[in-house]
Amino acid sequence: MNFEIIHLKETDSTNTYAKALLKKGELSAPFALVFADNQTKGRGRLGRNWESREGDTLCMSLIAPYPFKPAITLLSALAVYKTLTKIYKEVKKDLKIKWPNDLVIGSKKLCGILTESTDKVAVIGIGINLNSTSFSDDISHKATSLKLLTNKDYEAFDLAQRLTENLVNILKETDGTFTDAFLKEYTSLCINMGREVIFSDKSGIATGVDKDGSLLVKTNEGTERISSGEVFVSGIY
Ligand code: BTX
Repeated sequence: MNFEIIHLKETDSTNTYAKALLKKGELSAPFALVFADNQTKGRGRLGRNWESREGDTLCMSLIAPYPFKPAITLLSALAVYKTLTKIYKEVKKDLKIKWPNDLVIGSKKLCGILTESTDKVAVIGIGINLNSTSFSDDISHKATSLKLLTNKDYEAFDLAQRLTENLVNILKETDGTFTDAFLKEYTSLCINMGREVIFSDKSGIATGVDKDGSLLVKTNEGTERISSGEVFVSGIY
């Protein structure tokens, strides 16, 4: 393995734990996987909550030696896609990426990614619904799991290690920026493309993704580049 592994029984948030580890400076490798069997206070973007249950949800964070680069989150989504579709070929026809950080099946969310960066290090938090068959009322209309798709059971720790291996390789190969090939692949899987999207108080048609990871949207006023914030896709949660 080309990374250190920290396997926790339980923590509030693997991202919070990873950031505390970085502060202490006790890591022995530039890449480290922080994995938790159970996460009690998972975080999403913009202060939102990430729901998980022991045995049902993969909760992990990868510590990686890169300063803030927007493409890292998108490359991570691609690494999740590549790992899941390589190991579980039957999910390939249903799995898509929703810009920038979600993996979706149909109109529902399977995986979320929260990247938090310092000027030197990125903490890439990944949550994947594996074996969940129900969710809280708040998200039951918009969440799904691999088990709901395939009726099979999944093992989180093994998957986390394989995903980390792929993600570390992609980050090393690209240095955390988009190559033409990865950009092409991301765009071909991105469910936003060609659909109406709503952002801030505007709407338009998503036409592409830029090399820096921005979403390109054609509006009445011209093409806008969206680099952050919430983008709603018509027909999807
Ligand atoms: P996000 O802000 O894009 O999505 C969060 C939103 O997704 C929530 O407000 C809720 O509506 C919905 N949601 C919450 N839990 C789930 C779920 N299990 N399945 C589907 N939808 C859900 C996405 O943020 C980033 C999530 C990263 C989670 C990982 S887990 C390991 C690491 N540690 C940590 O604290 N966060 C990351």
